[in-house]
Amino acid sequence: MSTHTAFPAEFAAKYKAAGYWQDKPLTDILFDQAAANPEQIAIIDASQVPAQQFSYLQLAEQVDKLAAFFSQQGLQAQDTAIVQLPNGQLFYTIYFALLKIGVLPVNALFNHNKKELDNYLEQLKPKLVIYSNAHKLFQTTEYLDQVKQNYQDTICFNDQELQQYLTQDSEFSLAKKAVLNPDAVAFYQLSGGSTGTPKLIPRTHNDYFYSVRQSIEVCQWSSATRYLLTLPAAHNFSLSSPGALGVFMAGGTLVIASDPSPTSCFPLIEKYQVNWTALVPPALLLWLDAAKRQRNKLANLQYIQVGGAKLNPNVAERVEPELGITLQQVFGMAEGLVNYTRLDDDEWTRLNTQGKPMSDLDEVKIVDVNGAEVGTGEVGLLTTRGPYTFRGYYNAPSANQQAFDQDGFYCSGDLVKQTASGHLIVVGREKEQINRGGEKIDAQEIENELLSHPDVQNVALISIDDALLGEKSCAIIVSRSDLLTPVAIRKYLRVQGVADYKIPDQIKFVDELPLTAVGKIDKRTLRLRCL
Ligand code: AMP
Ligand code: DBH
Repeated sequence: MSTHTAFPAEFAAKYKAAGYWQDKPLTDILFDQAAANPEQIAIIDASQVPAQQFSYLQLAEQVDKLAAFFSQQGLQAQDTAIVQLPNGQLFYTIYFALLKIGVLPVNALFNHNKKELDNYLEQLKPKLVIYSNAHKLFQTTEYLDQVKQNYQDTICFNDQELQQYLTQDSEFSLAKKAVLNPDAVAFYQLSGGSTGTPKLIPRTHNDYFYSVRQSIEVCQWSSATRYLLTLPAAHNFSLSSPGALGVFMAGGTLVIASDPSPTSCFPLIEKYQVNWTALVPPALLLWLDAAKRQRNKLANLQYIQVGGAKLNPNVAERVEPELGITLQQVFGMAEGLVNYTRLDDDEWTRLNTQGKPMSDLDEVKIVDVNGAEVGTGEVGLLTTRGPYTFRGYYNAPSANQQAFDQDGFYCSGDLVKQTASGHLIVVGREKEQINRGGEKIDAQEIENELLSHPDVQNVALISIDDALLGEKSCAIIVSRSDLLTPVAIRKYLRVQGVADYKIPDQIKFVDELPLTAVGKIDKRTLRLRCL
């Protein structure tokens, strides 16, 4: 059985004929730049104290050295890896090193915990795990020992070991570059999920390379681009829209902040003349607040991208007057389709829409519940197909049946309407997901977890409005015991190893849950009751 669904041949041929797929491996992003502009600064890693700089040549040398090391350890093309690292230069060195020898990584988010890692381990059975002792899960050896016990062929390294190896002055011979098939999967991206089980998104060299190339075209990036990384490095937004890979492709400079707070970011923007950055809406609110006192520090910043969750138009309206920076809205998904407002869009469009598809070969169909297309300006479900939208989750035939229509359009679960100019406005979502300030929570996943508690008879996880995060989660529980408390519920989830951001913000107990006519839990009614 094939573990992933490839692009159909006629579509691959079309994308190649258009010159959109150029049959280049993702590693060329870095190595082309190292050849053309070796001395240019690729990364200023200000997550380290003191900050560390790497030229394109230095970065490429580190990648080669690490690729050689991984090869010596017996890693080979088509092996898989799970990597979980905090933001920093090492994330990119490892990413390119693995790609160079044809190993397929999945980059777990740093705030993922035991539950998530267990799932990725189970799905991929990787040859390699790279972890960080800075993560609470790895502060004792308990979890690592368990991984080593359960996966005896898996090699495990922590970030410090690899960093130390890179700083040693050792000789190495270049790793044999894997012959990379550009149509093949390069790595797995993570889905926010909505069906109860985390799913992996295969991204090919050709499709991802194109998404980065088209992104830098839309954003007009060049070697003068100095982009501040504030979001998790593994996030599709900050990796490819245009993100860090966009910086490398354009030959610009990536400045890495340790977190998105104004306290960390504003001094870096000033010191390193940062001119672009990307934020999720809650971080933008903090920036707007801090700029009341420190706007002068942002003088170099020209564009600020906001995406990952819906930006309230009232907040959008404040960006340009209060920060003196042009806003770009970005509505994307790790599965593919990315929409950008264009730099020269009129003000209404920049403030009120989430952008339009970046490629003229993106096909967008907005449909009603029966799959019929709705008219311009009418709300419907966003479905899409195109040169960088995946064709199937890894090893998930039944989920794939649900997620795609018969023509291969991916059903995103977002409710949108399209303006006459082709821009999309996100008005809600149909999928069972909570978007907690850009962090996606699969409602079913947490409901299943809660149902495994002996005292929980039934549960619904719903979103509630929140001034800072946009949405928070609320678990509504029918309990079998009068003694069950919110504290006990939270503790239970923590012990299960659920990531902190997925722990319900609110917990309420009820005698019974309302049902719809077909007997499903009526979340709409529950949401109204929680207002
Ligand atoms: P993920 O599956 O984790 O990659 O998350 C993608 C989802 O995030 C989209 O399908 C949307 O629901 C949501 N999203 C991303 N960007 C925006 C945005 N600018 N406005 C509203 N929702 C967004
Ligand atoms: O939320 C996302 O997943 C997202 C947002 C903006 C994304 O994947 C992207 C841009 O590429």
